[in-house]
Amino acid sequence: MSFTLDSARNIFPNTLSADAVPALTARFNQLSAEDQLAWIWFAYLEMGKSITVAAPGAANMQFAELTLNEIKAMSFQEQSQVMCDLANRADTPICRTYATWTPNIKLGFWYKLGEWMEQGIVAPIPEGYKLSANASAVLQTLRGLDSGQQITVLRNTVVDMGFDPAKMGSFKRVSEPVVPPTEISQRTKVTIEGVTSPTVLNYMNLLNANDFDELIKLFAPDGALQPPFRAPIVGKDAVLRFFKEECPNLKLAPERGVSEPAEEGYTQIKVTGKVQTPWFGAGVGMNMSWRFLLNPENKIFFVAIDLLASPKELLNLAR
Ligand code: 45D
Repeated sequence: MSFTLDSARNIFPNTLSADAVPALTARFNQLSAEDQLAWIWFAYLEMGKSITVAAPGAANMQFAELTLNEIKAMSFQEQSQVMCDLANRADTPICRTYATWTPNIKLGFWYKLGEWMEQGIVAPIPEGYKLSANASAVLQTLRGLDSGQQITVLRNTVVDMGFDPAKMGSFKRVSEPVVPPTEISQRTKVTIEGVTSPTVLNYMNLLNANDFDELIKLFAPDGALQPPFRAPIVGKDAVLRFFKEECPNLKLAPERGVSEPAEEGYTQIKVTGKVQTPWFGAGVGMNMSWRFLLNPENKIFFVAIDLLASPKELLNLAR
């Protein structure tokens, strides 16, 4: 029996991912649009006390600029309406534009709006706004998560806003220019206790160097990558596009792992360690695992990246 995408997804089934994130995201999505906006505002303010966005330059604002200027010119009431429309995933021109953006552009857009709300340029959350009991409970749960999980929830809320791209028919995706790879002399090399697989080490080093064209060569033609809480992305073209659109300037710091033969000449390798996003830099180290399934040619047939339930999971290398 050879591996299929579905069977590959089940390697290292003991891996405990942070279920609290999708659970909380689902509860968030039940809130009214007003509550959602206020909730994010309060969450963002509160998180800002312990962790701050490190790199406002993480996004290239020019792609959202037209929309931002349009919003800037509106009355407070119109601005509030736009923000509610985004939360409601309404069918409006701005919600459709938003849907064409990569997550990074969406984050940059809200980052700017947040700044403008603070400065009084964009309609603030009404003073004294009281969250519903439900929203308060959702906020309370967020407080109990580790910072890596908190920023993932926040990212989810932003990425899910706007008109549903699935309902848009064909459209042109808007993404930032691909970042150039780090110069060879400036590259770093990871070491992973217990893992010597050149494919896995190169994966980490090439991703850290933003060298996506070399990175994709490590994949089998029908290879797949499963990001945290998402369906697998299948095939080299789609995976390469994902790398270019969503993976620049990540910092992968794998720590340890285990490698063992699987059926039919395949190899399964689990690695755990930390990942930093350019948005929060060293301020937030997310506890992650990578579950690789290499084919007999040592190409990546499948890799799942999971956000771990707790730091304890960093030591869980059991099959
Ligand atoms: O609505 O090996 C206001 C892969 C209020 C690739 C606001 C990976 C109103 C392969 C405050 C204005 C990618 C899978 C909103 C590895 C309102 C691979 C604003 C993993 C919305 C390792 C809110 C990468 C704002 C990972 C500004 C795990 C919110 C990357 C900003 C994870 C939130 C990255 C930000 C994460 C969140 C980034 C900036 C979780 C960023 C999160």
